[in-house]
Parts: sequence; structure tokens; C-alpha cells
Amino acid sequence: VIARFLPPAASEHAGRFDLMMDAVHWMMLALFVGWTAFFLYAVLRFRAGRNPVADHRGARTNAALWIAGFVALLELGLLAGMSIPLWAERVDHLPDESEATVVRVVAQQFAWNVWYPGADGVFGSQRLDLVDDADNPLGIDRNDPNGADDITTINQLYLPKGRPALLYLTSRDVIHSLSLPHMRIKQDAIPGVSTPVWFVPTRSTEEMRAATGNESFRFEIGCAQLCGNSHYSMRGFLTVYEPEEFEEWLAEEASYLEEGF
Ligand SMILES: [Cu+2]
Repeated sequence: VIARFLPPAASEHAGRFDLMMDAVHWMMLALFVGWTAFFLYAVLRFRAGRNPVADHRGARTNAALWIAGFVALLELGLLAGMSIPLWAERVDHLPDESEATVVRVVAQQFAWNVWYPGADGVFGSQRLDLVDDADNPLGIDRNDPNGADDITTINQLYLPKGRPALLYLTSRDVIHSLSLPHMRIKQDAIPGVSTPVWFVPTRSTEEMRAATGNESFRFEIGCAQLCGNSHYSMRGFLTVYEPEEFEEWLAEEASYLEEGF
């Protein structure tokens, strides 16, 4: 149901995510209806007209204790039996790096730095003294052979369809949060911490354009953590290509590097 109110889904786990969102909302609705009914019952049952004199004896049975205990056990069961195992399955088993598109995403006030390891598949080293906001915001050492072929973009993430994308997220300054609503991905970017987040895009940007009838459709990237004055401007775009188109894009970016722009 909730999927109707969310941006169209385009990743492998999105269906299960939407199912969970539905389940959580139905459970919350049941709780809301149940508690509202109990509240109305209590308001009527203990109204002043029926109870002119306060009763100081209080509860006469242990029913409330048993009910609260039962609910606590049920919730513990949901947490330990369902939530934690499901989450562990997601975060303990990252896709194999050889089978994934590995990208580093470094947030900063107020942009997303996207960093690909280039043809050698190895990220170059970074040096603090090389950090230059205009030319090299990540301080990548281009004299390091691993770093010479690295590709960077700003606010533009490119990924191939049908292949796991493994993003390593961090931040240069404050806490940001990478939000890819169509992929059902949201993860904090924390300075000093490299957080892996992964998903498999299942629909290309072109396919989404055809499916939605919207020629200018784009997957959006947002910052989901209020991070300063221009938080709103951390808007980026994700382009999902067919695998061969993605290889072409990589080759094109690599050729720009060789030409030195
Ligand atoms: Cu931000």
C-alpha cells in the first residue's frame, strides 16, 4: 500500500522494504485503534457520574502486570527474533568486492564527492596537504599509481544495472545522510567512519523514463540529515546505466583524465 506514496522502486530489496513498511504501519494502526478503544472505555467506565467518590483501593488483580509482561515479551520476540536477524543479514554479508561496483562517497558541506577507483580497481591514497576545495576536495594523490586513474564526480553517481553497488560512505565535516529514495537506501555519513551500504539497481534511468512516461526522469540523491545552511542544496542525481553503457562512461571519464581535461 505504502509503495503508492513512495517514489517508484528500482532496487532488488525495495519490494521487501516496502512490505516491511506496510507491516509496521498496519501494526501501528492496530495499536492506535486498540489504545484508543481502551482510552474511550476508561473515560466512560471511570466517569465522575458513576464514581462520585474516589476509590483508594486501586487495582485488585494482577491483570495489568500480566498484560504488560506479555506485550514486553512479544516485542522482545519481534526485536530479537525478526528485526536483529534481518538487519544482520543485510549488514553482515556485503557483496564480494570483485562482483560489485565499489564507490566511495564523501559528503561535505554542501556536496557529495563521488570517487571511483578507476581501471585498476584500487583507490589512490589521500594526503591532507593536497586537499584543495576547488581542484581536489578529497586530497587524492595523483602521483600515487593507484590514484592516477581514479575518477571523481560531484553530486553525480553512476552505476550499472543488475550489479551490486557497494558504497563506502563518510563525511569531511559534519554528519550527513545519503538518501536514495528510489533505491530505498538511507544511511548516515559520519566523519571518521567508513560505512558500507549496498543495493542492486534493477531499473535503468532509461527504463524509468519509458515506464513513467517522463522524459526528464532522474533518480535523486538527497541529504537526509539537516547539516547546515545549504543542506537543501545537497541534491544530486544517480544515473543507472546498462552494464555496457556504464563501461563506456568509465572509459570516457578515463580519457578525460588522460587529456588532463
Ligand atoms: Cu548534508
